[in-house]
Formats: sequence, C-alpha cells, structure tokens
Amino acid sequence: MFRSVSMETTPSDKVDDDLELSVVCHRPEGLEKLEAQTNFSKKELQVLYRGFKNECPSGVVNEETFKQIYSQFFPHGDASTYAHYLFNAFDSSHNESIKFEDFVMALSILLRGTTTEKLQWTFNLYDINRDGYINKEEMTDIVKAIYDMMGRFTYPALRTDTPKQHVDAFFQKMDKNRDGVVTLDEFILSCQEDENIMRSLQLFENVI
Ligand SMILES: [Ca+2]
Ligand SMILES: [Ca+2]
Repeated sequence: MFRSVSMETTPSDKVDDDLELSVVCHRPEGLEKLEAQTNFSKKELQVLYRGFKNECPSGVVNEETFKQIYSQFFPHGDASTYAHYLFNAFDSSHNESIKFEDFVMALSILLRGTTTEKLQWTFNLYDINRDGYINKEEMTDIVKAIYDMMGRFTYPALRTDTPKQHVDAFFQKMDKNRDGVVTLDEFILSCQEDENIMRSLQLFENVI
C-alpha cells in the first residue's frame, strides 16, 4: 500500500532561501539545551536543524512523511515497513510524531554514542511491542523488513541466509537461558562477545 506514496519531496532553492531566516530565529536556548544533551556542537545542531526544517517545514515529522523521506534512500526496495519500525524508535515520546529534539537525540546515539548506547537503541528498535523483550516474531519482522528494504541490488550482502535462517542464528546465540525471549542484558552480552553479531548489526546500523 505504501508503493503509492509520492516521492516528490526534493526541496527547491526557494524554500532553502526562506530557511536561512528561520534557522537564525530558531529558539537558541533550545539548541543550547540540546547541545548539552547530545554529542553535537551548536554549529552541527544548526546544520541538522536546517536540514530537518528543509524536509519538514512544519517542524514535526509524522509517519507518512518519515516514510517518504526514508524511502528515497532505498529506491530499489520497499522500505516502508522498516521505516515504520524506525519511526517508532525515533518517536521516543510515543506521540506519533518526531520533533527535531527526538531526531537529534537518536542521531546522537547512532552516530556518536557508546557501543552500549547504540545496542540499547537497537534493542528498542527490535522490541516492537515495547515489553522489554525481543521475541522471535519481532526479530523475524525486523529482519524481513530489512530484506524488503535492501531490494535486489544490495541483496548480495544478505544472500547467504533467508530471513528465517538469520533469525534462528541470532536467537541461538542471543537467548542465553533458552527461555524464548532476548532481554537487553542478553542482547548486549551477545553482541559484545560475538563479532559476527556485531558485524551483522553494523550492517543494520548502516541502514538506519
Ligand atoms: Ca517485545
Ligand atoms: Ca532469554
């Protein structure tokens, strides 16, 4: 159903010019607060804000817009399902919209966070129903969404396994106590002790 979404969101130069002003006028105290809360400098935050406002002049991203923007990066596959999960992970206040603050907080972790912070964030992404555990269905849904998104051109990176094989292998390594779910501790421990899992996650990180 998301195939019908229009991809024509390329910003015009005119919009760009208008934004110079809004960047200068944007609540500087807000940026200072964010500078303290993230791993970005004020200057970097200003650049990010400019890009954010460029794509989303309203200052808030809803899921539809997020999918449109994100799908542009994966023209050969269907990124809509993965974008849905990502949107929920970015939407930290769970109010079905991503504000600039939500966006940079997530970006700060993904680009400049510690390994543990990144793994924690990834765990939350995989924990679709937010009950604190990753079950096999959730991991299958995520892995399938990634396969869909990659499409046939980048598929070779994942060609050796089917989604089910991928999930079974993940689970075997991660579910230490064999109770059928992966906790945050199990997730972090497995990733830290097994380079292969890390490498796989690295692959997943690249698509965030
Ligand atoms: Ca869960
Ligand atoms: Ca377990």
